[in-house]
This record gives sequence, C-alpha cells and structure tokens, in this order.
Amino acid sequence: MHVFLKIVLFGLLISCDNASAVDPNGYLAYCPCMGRFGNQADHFLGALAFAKAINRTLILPPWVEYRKGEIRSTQVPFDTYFQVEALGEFHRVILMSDFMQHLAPTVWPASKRISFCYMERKSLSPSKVSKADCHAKDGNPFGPFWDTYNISFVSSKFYSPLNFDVHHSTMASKWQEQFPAAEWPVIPFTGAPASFPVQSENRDLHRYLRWSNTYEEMKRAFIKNKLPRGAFIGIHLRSGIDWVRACEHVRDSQQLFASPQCLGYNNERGSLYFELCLPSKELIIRQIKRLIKSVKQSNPKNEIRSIFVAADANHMLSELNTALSRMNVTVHKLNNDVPHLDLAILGSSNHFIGNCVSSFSAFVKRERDVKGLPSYFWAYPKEKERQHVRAHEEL
Ligand code: GFB
Repeated sequence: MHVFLKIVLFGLLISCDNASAVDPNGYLAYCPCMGRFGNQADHFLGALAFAKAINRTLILPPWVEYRKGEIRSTQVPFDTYFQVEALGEFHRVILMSDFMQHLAPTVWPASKRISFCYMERKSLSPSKVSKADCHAKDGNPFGPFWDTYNISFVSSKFYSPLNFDVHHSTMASKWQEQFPAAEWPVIPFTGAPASFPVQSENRDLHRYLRWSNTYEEMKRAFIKNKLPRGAFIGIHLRSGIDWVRACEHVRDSQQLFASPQCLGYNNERGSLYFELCLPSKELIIRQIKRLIKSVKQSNPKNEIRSIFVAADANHMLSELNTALSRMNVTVHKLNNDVPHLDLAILGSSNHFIGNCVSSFSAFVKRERDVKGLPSYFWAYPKEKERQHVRAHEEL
C-alpha cells in the first residue's frame, strides 16, 4: 500500500509538472474567427499542420459559436467536443484555458502580448486614429474571443509576405528564422494560420480529431436506442436561407466552399453545377432509393433499415417517410438541434450522403475517410440526361 501510494504520488507530480512545463520552442495561438463549425474545423487542421511544421505547441482555441439573439459570440472549450489526448499523438497541444492559467503569467505577461496579422487591418470604428495595427479585438467574434481569457494586445506585428503553406516551400524555416521562440514565445494570430478549404495534404490529420467521451456516448446511445437494428444511411441536408443565397454563387464560380472534396482541388473531377449545392427533393429521394437497392444487392445480409437525417432547415421527414415506407425503411432525426451530435452520428453511419459544397458535410466525409467508411455526395457524379429520364421512370 505504502509503495502504491508513492507510485500514485509520483505519477501525480509528473502530470502536474507536464501541465506547467514550458515549451522552449514556443506557442502558437489563434482566433477561429471565420465561419461556423465546418469552416473552423477546416482551419483547425491547417493550424495543427502549421504548428507542427514550425515546431511550436498549438494552443487549442475554444470553438466560436453564434447563438440566436445574442450579439456576442460564445466560446465553447475545445475539449467539449474533442479529446485533447488524441491530438497529442500527432503534436504538442495545450488547452487555451490551461495555457492562460498556468503558463501565461510567466511565458506571456500582459505587457508582451503582440498580435500577429498579415498586414494592417482597418479599425471598425472610424474615429479611432492609430498607427498601423491588427485591431485584433475589433468586432465580433474577435473581441469576445480574446476577452474570454482576458487577453489584450499592446501592439501588432505584420508577417507579410510569409504564409502558411508548409508543404510546398521552406516556409516553416522562414517563420522560425524571423520569429525565434526566445524572442517571440507566443505567436497569437488574429485569424487562423490556415487556408479554407483545408489543404488536401492536411485532410488526413482528421484522424487525430476524436469525439469527446460525452459525444461518443451520446452517439452510441442514439444509435442503439433510437434507430432500428441494422444498417442505416446518414444524410446531410443543407437548405437554409443562407445556403440558398450562397448557392447563387455557383453560376460564376469554379469552386465554392468545400467543393474540392468532390470536384478535386483543380477541378480534375468536374466543374461546379447548381444541384451539387442545392439538390432537388426528387433527386434526394431518387439517390437514397438507389443506394438502398444497391446495398440490398451487394450486401443482402445487412440491408438498410433506416435513414438518419441531419439538416439545418428542412429534414424532409414526411416526404422521405412516404417515399421509403414501401421499402420498409424508417426515417429518424434528433429531437433537438445539436449539430455536433448530428456530425458524430453521420460519421458512424454505414453509408453517408452529404453536400459536396458544405464544410459541415466535409467534416463527416473526412472522418469517414480515415475510418475507411463509404461516402457519396448529392448529385455527384452529375446525372446525364439519359440516366435522368430512366431514373424518373423507376420512381
Ligand atoms: O458548419 P458550417 O461552416 O458549414 O456552417 P457550411 C453551417 C452551420 O449550420 C453549422 C448549422 O455549423 C451548424 O450550426 N448546420 C448545418 C447544421 N447543417 C446542419 C445539420 O445537419 N444539423 C445541425 N444541427 N446544424 C457555410 C458557412 O456553411 O455556409 C459559410 O461555413 C457560409 O461561412 C455559408 O456562411 C453560407 O459550409 O455548410
């Protein structure tokens, strides 16, 4: 018992020490200030790759969320949704709250907080006359984000012409030469040090994004208790008014948001078309029926028994129930709007059909790719006129 206690105490000492051990290679912080979850997740993978390349510990930012009726963003701790330990398999990381509580007082005192941006950013308040600055806390979510940890900046640093593409140049060593850790122990970026959509080289880092125990358990309970036994298809429907407006840009673009995930980063697998962004209800039903039939043929022992629908606006429950009742397939959704639980369930379905343009769908596709699970996109590949007519006859 005595020896056992000693071992436990020693273990505790080591873990306390690790929490407060300073990384001599420095730290990287950033505000996930662009877009909602899907965009932020794309950026996160880029930031993780960048932190690894310049050999700095990545400070895990909270996720920035926007609640209806609230003017300031809400910051949700990183580990609410994802395990910190799993990321540690790839690179050194620390929760922002831990860093601010245990390390910032010595590593990053208030008088040394200098924000980083590519070039001068204009202030949102025109009356504010100041020298060139990042204005890192101007506006929402910028101000609320740094305020969450009582961070203010005393000045700014512009890093132009450096960039974050560490895969195609000697960019990482340029960052290290220009901003050595001894002089710059923390580099806090005004926005994410990453591109959107995620660079193809960084997609695979998704394997280190593992759901927190809470979400893992909620997902398991839903699949076990709410869905009938047997295989299910997860589908993502994106049709809210913001999306309808965004899809108008299809006309004059080669790519939109996450579309490289199906079209290829250089359009090597096709060019953009409207249905890829906003598929019709008929197309959605047709594609689901086709998948159910094909699974029945290829895997008769594990037929599709249900559909799980995740949607931002219209879940099409009645249309889908009517269309699929003869096939003995039931249709389900969450009772409440819980986007991350939707994502976790979609990530575990036997088959997944997502929206190629949406970064919310892209999150699911990446998770499934690293797990080796099959995914498809609405209206992809493009239906040829002839197939279209034949499919109509089948309905
Ligand atoms: O995740 P996200 O960046 O994906 O933003 P897109 C869409 C947000 O809508 C999600 C909600 O973060 C969710 O809050 N949402 C979308 C959903 N689909 C679902 C769903 O199936 N279930 C639930 N519960 N919520 C882009 C934005 O969205 O849309 C761009 O990122 C821009 O910045 C554009 O605003 C119009 O890539 O789909």
